[in-house]
Amino acid sequence: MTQISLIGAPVDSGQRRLGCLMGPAAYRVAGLATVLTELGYPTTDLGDVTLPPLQPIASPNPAVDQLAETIAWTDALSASVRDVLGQGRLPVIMGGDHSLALGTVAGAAAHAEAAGRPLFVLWLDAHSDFHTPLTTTSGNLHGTPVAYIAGRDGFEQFPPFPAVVPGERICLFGIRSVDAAEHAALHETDIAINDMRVLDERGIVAPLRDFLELVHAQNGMLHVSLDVDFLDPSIAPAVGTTVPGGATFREAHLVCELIHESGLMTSLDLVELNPFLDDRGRTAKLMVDLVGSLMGKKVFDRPTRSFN
Ligand code: HAR
Ligand code: MN
Ligand code: MN
Ligand code: MN
Repeated sequence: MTQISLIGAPVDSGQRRLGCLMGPAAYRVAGLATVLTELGYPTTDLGDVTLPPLQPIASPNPAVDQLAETIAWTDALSASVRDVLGQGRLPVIMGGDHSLALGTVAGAAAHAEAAGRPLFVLWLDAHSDFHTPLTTTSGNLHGTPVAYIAGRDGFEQFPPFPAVVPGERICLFGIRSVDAAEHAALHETDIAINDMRVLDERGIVAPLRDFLELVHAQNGMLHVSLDVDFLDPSIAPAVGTTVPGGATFREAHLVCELIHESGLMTSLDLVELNPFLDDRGRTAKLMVDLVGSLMGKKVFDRPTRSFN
């Protein structure tokens, strides 16, 4: 049975609204470890990662906010995810805002490269997060991790990304808010863009299976980055950047169930939960339920889908 390590990542340097640092505590209160244990997974909570005191770092783009903190989180979380994967365990990162993925995916990429396997990234999000520190106008670095992972220029102050993930191994899923600079840059890539227009027309099953089949065919590792705002705000209000028209309750569970049935996921981020904005814990509880579906919780057993 897969062994799971929970990593608390109280990151809130990637945006300016306070509250994401309470995310790990909310996942603990909502019973994340218990759900995993009851599914039969030996689960260890490693506690929260912490940062040493930092000196400010200036950016060539004066809009950029909290650069030193975000770089320090990148270093710390990359090491922590790489370490957990090296132990043969599944890291589940309890965020924290999405800038934490600068580090978690770097750690997964370093591990995958050492293991001689390609890394794939499934980005479940309302946003494409494809800015660089040079193109962002908000200065919020949670809008940048996909660009870092894909090897875009502009991250010279960050640790070099260990093994750049080519666009054909990245899948954006559920997006509906893309800035002009991101849009233009995405056009130059092979990243799979399953925006809500595509999902409305094709449904979620076919595009997701297309990507999972690619991962399977190449014996890839799969990092899943689940942003709360992937979900429709009517079911998941506890996020700073709500965008209408997101995944429904049933669509979200089905996405998670299909990922589970593929047997391919090797690391998972839970990001952007802001418990201060929640409604009696419902968003935290929904995220925990979705992790349950990702890890195999179901009403009736179905055969694991084979991708042969
Ligand atoms: N594109 C916008 C910006 O860069 C909004 C980014 C919001 N990102 C997240 N994570 N909430 O997906 O400011
Ligand atoms: Mn995001
Ligand atoms: Mn988002
Ligand atoms: Mn276009």
